Amino acid sequence: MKKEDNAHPDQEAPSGLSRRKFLGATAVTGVTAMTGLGSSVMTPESWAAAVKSAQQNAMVEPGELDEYYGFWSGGHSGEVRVLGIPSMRELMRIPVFNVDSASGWGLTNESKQILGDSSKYSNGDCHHPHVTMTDGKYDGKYLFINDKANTRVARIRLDIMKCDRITTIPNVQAIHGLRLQKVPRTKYVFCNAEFVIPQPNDGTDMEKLDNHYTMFNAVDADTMEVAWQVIVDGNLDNTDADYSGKYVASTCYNSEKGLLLADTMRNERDWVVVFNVPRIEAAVKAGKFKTIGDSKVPVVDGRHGSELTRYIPVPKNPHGLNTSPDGKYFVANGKLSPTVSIIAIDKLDDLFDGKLKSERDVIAAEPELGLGPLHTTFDGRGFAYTTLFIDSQIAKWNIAEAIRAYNGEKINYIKQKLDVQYQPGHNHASLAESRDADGKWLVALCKFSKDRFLPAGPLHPENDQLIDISGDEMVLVHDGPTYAEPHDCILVRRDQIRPSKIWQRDDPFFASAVAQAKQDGVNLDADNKIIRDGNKVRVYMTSVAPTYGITEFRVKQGDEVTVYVTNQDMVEDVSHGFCMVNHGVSMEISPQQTSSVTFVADKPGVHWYYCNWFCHALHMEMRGRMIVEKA
Ligand code: K7E
Ligand code: CUA
Ligand code: CA
Repeated sequence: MKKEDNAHPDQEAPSGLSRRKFLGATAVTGVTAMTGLGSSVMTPESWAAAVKSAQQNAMVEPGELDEYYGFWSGGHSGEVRVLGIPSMRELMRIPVFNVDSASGWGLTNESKQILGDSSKYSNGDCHHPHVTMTDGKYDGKYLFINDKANTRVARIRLDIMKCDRITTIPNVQAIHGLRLQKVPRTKYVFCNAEFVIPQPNDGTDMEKLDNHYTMFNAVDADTMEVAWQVIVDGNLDNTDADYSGKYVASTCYNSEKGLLLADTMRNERDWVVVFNVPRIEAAVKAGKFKTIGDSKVPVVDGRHGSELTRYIPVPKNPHGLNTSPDGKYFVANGKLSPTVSIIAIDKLDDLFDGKLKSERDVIAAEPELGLGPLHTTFDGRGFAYTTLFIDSQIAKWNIAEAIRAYNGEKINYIKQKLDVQYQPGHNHASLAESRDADGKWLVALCKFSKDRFLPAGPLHPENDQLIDISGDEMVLVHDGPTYAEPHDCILVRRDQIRPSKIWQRDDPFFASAVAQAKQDGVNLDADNKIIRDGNKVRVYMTSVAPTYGITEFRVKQGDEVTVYVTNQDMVEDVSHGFCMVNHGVSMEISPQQTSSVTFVADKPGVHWYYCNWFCHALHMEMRGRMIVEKA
């Protein structure tokens, strides 16, 4: 197939010269890769063989199951998406910070309870999905994700693939970088508040900048309470934890505390700030903290001179921060510098104990990789893969060789540069944030798709590209258009996730509904009953395909109606819905689940409700009527 025939005639690769046209059809899957450094051994024949083998690796026949789960952040769509890898098939969407018409997330009482005070917001901006770990390996229990838009952290239960807790982080604005403690287990969710604000931010003093700061936050993964906050100099971008449970590192691009763009680029070096978790815990325990405003969260001071932190200067406006799976290094990605800074974690004890002459003594190497390094991932075989935003490439490089080169040896540590389409932000290799990094697949999350897909209006999809990294050369095998806007993803082996296929009747997700029913003397598993309680009416009904247990109920205009539906079907996949026409009411009720929704019956007349989840040959007939009598 001649690929360029499909390209829009007006559009060319950003270099002006279309590499695809130049190199012909095979360029799409990789001849461009041969133009990378260090690929001199590849002949056209061996390259063709590598491409073929990569394509075979990526093949998942219809009906076959994938080897990996991929969890994608949905960016400012506010949701999380579940994909199968390597097929890149979208398996599920998990609404979190958004409102979802299908499942009723944001509409049902169960979801509103989880959203809590923040249910008034129907937007979110999530970037960093991370799966809980035990001993540095994914344990598949929870996934955590940030919300930059409304300063929240959410937890998703991976057994039911639903969000079960959301916490708003007090005293700060815009949670961006988020990572989990890896060892001995995920006790803390570490998250960075990006923007510097006055403290207290109550309008009393907004002019003098020396009372402006931001904080590094630790959320207790079990209780979802904020455990403590650490005041820092500068701002905070991305973060990652080590494999001892002791250190967490964050990038700062705004050491200048600049308010305008130009101000944030004034310093030649910003820094990586390293947090000493045991010292912070000890300070909190010893009562060496303050609180801010109404918040009870202990706040410790980690600014320059503190025993709790160290500031390591690194080149200009660093962005991504990634821990190598052997636990040896933090890698800070240069963004405005063509370099990444490799920090030797085994030197951090000395740094904290004042045994080093300079903070820079912990830098093991600072390899130059190309323009706009944003994020780095790892294959567990000693290679690192760094996205080059401006160059639109992934650079594959050898960590040990980069260190040798830093120490004076003449050695080319860059193994390959693969063109990606276009402008990658994160990249993520299979199991790369755990000790199990297996070097099979890499996803490059590209911010622009330009000419890669049929045009679908002025808003373009992003392009998440799947790359086989199991061989010596990276080979691109799949383009995946995605809606606004995955920043990051995480690839987890399928045996590490153990989803339920049916709800348990005692699931805490709908415990409030169960409690209310009990109080009303209703057996959710059998009864169809209407309880009047002043102007509150509770309608309890069962559902068994293709009928609701109640097909007609009467209320008075102005009544506040709560409908509880308990799906009695035991058959996997027979989900029902409940939609009250012209009331903005819709929800999912999967097998053995109870869901509830509350609305005001403000319109006298007859109102049909129906099942909106196709469940049976007689699904259209699964319906009933609410009769609202005039007040
Ligand atoms: Cu680089 Cu928010 Cu992780 Cu986007 S962040 S790219
Ligand atoms: Cu029940 Cu459709
Ligand atoms: Ca800066």
